[in-house]
Amino acid sequence: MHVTALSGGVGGARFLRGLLAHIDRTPELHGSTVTVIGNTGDDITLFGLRVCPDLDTVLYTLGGGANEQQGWGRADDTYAVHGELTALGVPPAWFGLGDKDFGTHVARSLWLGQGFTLSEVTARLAARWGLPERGVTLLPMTDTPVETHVVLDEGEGPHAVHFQEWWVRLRATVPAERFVVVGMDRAAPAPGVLDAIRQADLVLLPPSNPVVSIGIVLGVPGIRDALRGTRAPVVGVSPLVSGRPVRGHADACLAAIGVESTAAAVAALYADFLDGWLVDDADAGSVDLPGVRVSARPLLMTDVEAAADIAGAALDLGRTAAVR
Ligand code: FO1
Repeated sequence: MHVTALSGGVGGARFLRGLLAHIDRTPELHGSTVTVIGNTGDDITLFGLRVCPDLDTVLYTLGGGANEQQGWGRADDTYAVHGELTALGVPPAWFGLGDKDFGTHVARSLWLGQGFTLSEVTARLAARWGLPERGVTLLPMTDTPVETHVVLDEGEGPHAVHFQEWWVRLRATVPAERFVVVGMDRAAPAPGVLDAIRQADLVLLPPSNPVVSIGIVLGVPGIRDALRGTRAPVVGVSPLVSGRPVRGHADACLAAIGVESTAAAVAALYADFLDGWLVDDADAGSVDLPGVRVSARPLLMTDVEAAADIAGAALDLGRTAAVR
């Protein structure tokens, strides 16, 4: 079975880990491939290095090297380099890059500087984390450098900050007026992205942030059309339970685009291509969207087994959802 999944953030990576666990424990799925289309709107250049948080979270989580408590960064990392940079007055102090994590960013920046594309660089990093042996391909949504910036309407009038500053330093507490993806006007889908959507047997939308993760991937020219046109069922997992994000600040992001924080409202954002929608039991019966088959079950990914069960339910929903 060829599965293609959009992904962003810690929730997306944890869902994908569950998907791989479900495939491993299901003999008839052995030999399946998973192509992940990763959000790159979170990318930021820090200390002269290119950092790709949503790609790295997938690499580390699927590769078994992620800091489990944080969900991002490396397990058992130290912060000597970042500490020294802060002592030297090199900003930002508020974005904690670990020493092992720096290895990823130095290698990526070196290879990008040598002219390799982000796709080529990501493939090298994925090999280091054993993803090809697991049948997993990680593609950036585009090879064009893009960055999500957040327009804040604070006292002295609107000004923009990088998404990471809004997300990490401000903890999304300052209302966002809108999101602007710098560079998206020049972006094209990375090689293999559109084919991965068109030729999939199933397309999955993990419980990633619908605005700043999934929403950004959908903004790459051609991707939304491919999702509308694919013969594969498209099944999503609600990132909200009873109106609250399971983690992160999806509610603040939805408010910024004038969308209510409900499983139904998020499904409506995907209505033009969605075939199936998995909601938590708390939201059962709350979604009524023409052409979308809805199923309810517990959606908290408390451990890998729970995530595997959710992934299995998404695959089941894909089998029964309207075939396009
Ligand atoms: N998130 C934080 O809340 N604080 C941090 O200091 C932080 C550092 C960091 C470093 C590398 C990396 O790949 C991710 C990091 N994140 C941090 C998480 C990051 O902001 C989010 O994972 C995504 O950008 C949004 O999903």
